[in-house]
Amino acid sequence: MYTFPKNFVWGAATSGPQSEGNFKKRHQNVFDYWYAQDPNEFYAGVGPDTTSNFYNDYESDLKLMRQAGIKALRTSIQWSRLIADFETCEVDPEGADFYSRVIDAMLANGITPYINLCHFDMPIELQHKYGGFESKHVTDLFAGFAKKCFEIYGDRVDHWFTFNEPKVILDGGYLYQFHYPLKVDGPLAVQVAYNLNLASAKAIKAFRELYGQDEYKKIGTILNLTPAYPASDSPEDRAAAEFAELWANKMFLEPAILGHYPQKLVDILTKDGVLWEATPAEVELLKENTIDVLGINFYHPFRVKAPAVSSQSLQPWMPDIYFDEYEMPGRVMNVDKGWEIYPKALYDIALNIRDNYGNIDWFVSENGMGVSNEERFMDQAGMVCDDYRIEFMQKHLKELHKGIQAGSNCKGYFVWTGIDCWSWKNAYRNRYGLIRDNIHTQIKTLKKSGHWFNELSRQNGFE
Ligand code: BGP
Repeated sequence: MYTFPKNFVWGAATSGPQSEGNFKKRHQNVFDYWYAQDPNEFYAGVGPDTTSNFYNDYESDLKLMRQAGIKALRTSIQWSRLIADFETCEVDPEGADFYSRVIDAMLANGITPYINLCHFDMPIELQHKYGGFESKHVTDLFAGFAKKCFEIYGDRVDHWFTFNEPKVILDGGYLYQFHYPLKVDGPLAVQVAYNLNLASAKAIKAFRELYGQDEYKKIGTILNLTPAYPASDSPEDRAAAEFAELWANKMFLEPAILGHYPQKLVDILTKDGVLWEATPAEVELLKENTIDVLGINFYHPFRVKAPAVSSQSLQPWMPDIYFDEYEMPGRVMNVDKGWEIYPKALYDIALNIRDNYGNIDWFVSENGMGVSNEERFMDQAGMVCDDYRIEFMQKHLKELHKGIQAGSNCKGYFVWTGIDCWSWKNAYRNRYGLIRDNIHTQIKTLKKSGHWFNELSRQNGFE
């Protein structure tokens, strides 16, 4: 039996833009806008307008989640729904009321709210007017929005997060063109990363001004950690992995927990002439406003080797001058999603946090398996028999359990996701839910994994 510590939190994660649908929304975010401009860019032309209809179904959705043993739900407040005027932070009454009702319904169902403030969903107006997080002014606006959320919902919400996967904002929007604004600009990506760290620290400052060191109110951030493993022991491959680790993980992890960037990354970016612009006051702000708790999204490792191109050949600067991705022979793949399955990386993460980051409190804020066409696994009663998902979770939980036994302070496991939801460019192709959503009828039913998760949560472990 793998038993987890007392009070371990069994939860699920989703986000506002992926679950709510655009009903009665005052503003568009970058995804709403991009989809309206170019639906063909999206899988099967399915956009974020309806999703799994959480806006209308939240009461019954939360009841179903409860049946699946979900005791905490991480979702996000959409800036573009809550705020009417981004400069003054005047709220939209309908948006404010919606989130208030959702939080009340979570509490009524015994589901603890974990609220995140940005899940890639920059309001399009701020993207077009200021370049989104390219601009430091927007970091102030974000802190104002965060403060407003704390003020309105802080009486009922104890667990807050500034960002989900800030790294994806760079990768998608500024390097590899899979999210709006679809730019390819390495130096700008470096500045955006810095501004994201700054925005997070400013929001944390607003939080501390309201709550001080209140032992019940916690704030953190959510990072997708992808441990970088070298293809071989050669010095070149090891150097590639060292840079990949700095760029993919430590660039956000160290400012969030330690209050500063890793010096090695500063040195490399300085040598390359692409260091971000920072003021001494900002350096202080980052130092003073570190997180209480870390959410870690884990899906896959990062396998790297020395780059084939020489560092001079990529102009303008891109981080790829330091590493290439490597397809390890024999690796286990989730073929539908194209991600390697390597649960041991979760153990490595647990020990890394224990040994190098003061053993800070953390939790798995996302982990899950995306599979297409799950109808093929339905039994006669119409239940999706997703044994592959149960096995996926078990393998990861065994590694996590080992990490906790070794002393790592992991406080919970949040599966991605409770109910099948819309995903950025995948739309509904890869489903992750413990609960199936028939997107034509909006009828939602527990999958086999939902029943399994309920037992897991009830027993606080599994055999
Ligand atoms: C994470 C995001 C989620 C979710 C998940 C699954 O990176 O935080 O929002 O989408 O990945 O990935 P995808 O939906 O691309 O299959």
